[in-house]
Amino acid sequence: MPKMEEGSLRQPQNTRPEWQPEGAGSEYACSVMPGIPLSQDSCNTRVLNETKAAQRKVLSADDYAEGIISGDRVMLSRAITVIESNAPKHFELGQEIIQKILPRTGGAMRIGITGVPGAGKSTFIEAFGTYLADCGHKVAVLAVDPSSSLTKGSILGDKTRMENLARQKNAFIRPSPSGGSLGGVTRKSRETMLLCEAAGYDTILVETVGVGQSETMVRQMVDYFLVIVITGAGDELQGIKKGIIELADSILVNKADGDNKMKALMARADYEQILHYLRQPTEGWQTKAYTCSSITGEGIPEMWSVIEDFRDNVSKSGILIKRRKEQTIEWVRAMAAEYLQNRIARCDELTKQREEIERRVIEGAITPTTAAKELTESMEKLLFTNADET
Ligand SMILES: Nc1nc2c(ncn2[C@@H]2O[C@H](COP(=O)(O)OP(=O)(O)OP(=O)(O)O)[C@@H](O)[C@H]2O)c(=O)[nH]1
Ligand SMILES: [Mg+2]
Repeated sequence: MPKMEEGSLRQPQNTRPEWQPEGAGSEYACSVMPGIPLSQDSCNTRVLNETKAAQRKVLSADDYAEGIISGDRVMLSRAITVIESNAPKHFELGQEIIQKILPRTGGAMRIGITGVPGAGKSTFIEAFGTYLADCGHKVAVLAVDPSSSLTKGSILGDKTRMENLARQKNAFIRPSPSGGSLGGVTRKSRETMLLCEAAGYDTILVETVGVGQSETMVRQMVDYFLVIVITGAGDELQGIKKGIIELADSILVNKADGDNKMKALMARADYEQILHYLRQPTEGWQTKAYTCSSITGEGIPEMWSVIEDFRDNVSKSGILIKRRKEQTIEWVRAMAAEYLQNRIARCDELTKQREEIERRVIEGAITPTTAAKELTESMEKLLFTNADET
């Protein structure tokens, strides 16, 4: 790994992605892992040159929106960069772009893919995405990885596993905006998804690692959630949280090839058993287990058939529309709650009062309930009465 500049979040020059403007600072959340040739991100050198030329011009929200809607990949990449930026001026521009493209969104099948590290998510996406692109679909691959604040954008390392897909003209692969709060990552990922839809991508694949909270967050932004599992030694549920299985619209036992094929079929039967006892996440849809090999391609077309069935089913029943509405409302509420939390955290006066109240409750001078009441009153007074000063 190249050395980081001391005391600075800024990445070394050779880890700057080519879609990031020249001279950009730490407000950009992405970086390229060393060893990934730049040309892998764009289709070819022509696109790279166009990127550089386009970067010199300051674009308006209309320019971005028109470019995206016409299917211009460079404009799409640049708009995502705006969305991922932590700079306030980019935030406003980003929202303006989203507002303009909003009527063109919602047309894609949104698919979330999770699984423990090493389960084969990226390899599956490579095989599955290539299959879909060959069938004429336009596929966008996004990754959500809130845990990778140290490496900043770990899926870029994965692009070596998505070489075929990265070369497809019908495919667009974008690394995760990492670092920052889960809420920040959620917003960036959701808005990136909307941009991809406006650019005409009809299938969005969102990869997330099945640890922490990211799988719940991705479940909240997709229509269909696929949990990839592998056969383990002995206990097939090894390393898999029951909670994750309960989010799944399908379970896919990957690596069903060679010597492992029989074990994978047995694991599938085990999961089928378990699924009878678990809550199903989608009304009117029975979660089932399947097998596939992302290396041989066996089971990949069948997986797409299952997803098509799902889409038909939830579209007809109205569950899809209901789910998306609920997800949007939930998202707005979560963003508002996070906004409030941030304001509370930034208010020095409130921090002082909170510490004082906490000290008194620890000493037994006041009850926890009184403390909570006092703290709430302080918040209301400081945040809502003097709203402009906080
Ligand atoms: N035999 C076999 N190996 C596979 C298959 N799918 C993935 N692998 C291998 O499993 C390893 C992990 O695959 P990845 O696709 O990187 O797994 P991942 O789930 O994306 O891992 P993280 O991104 O680290 O969470 C790689 O060495 C793959 O070659 C498969 O279907 N069969
Ligand atoms: Mg991966």
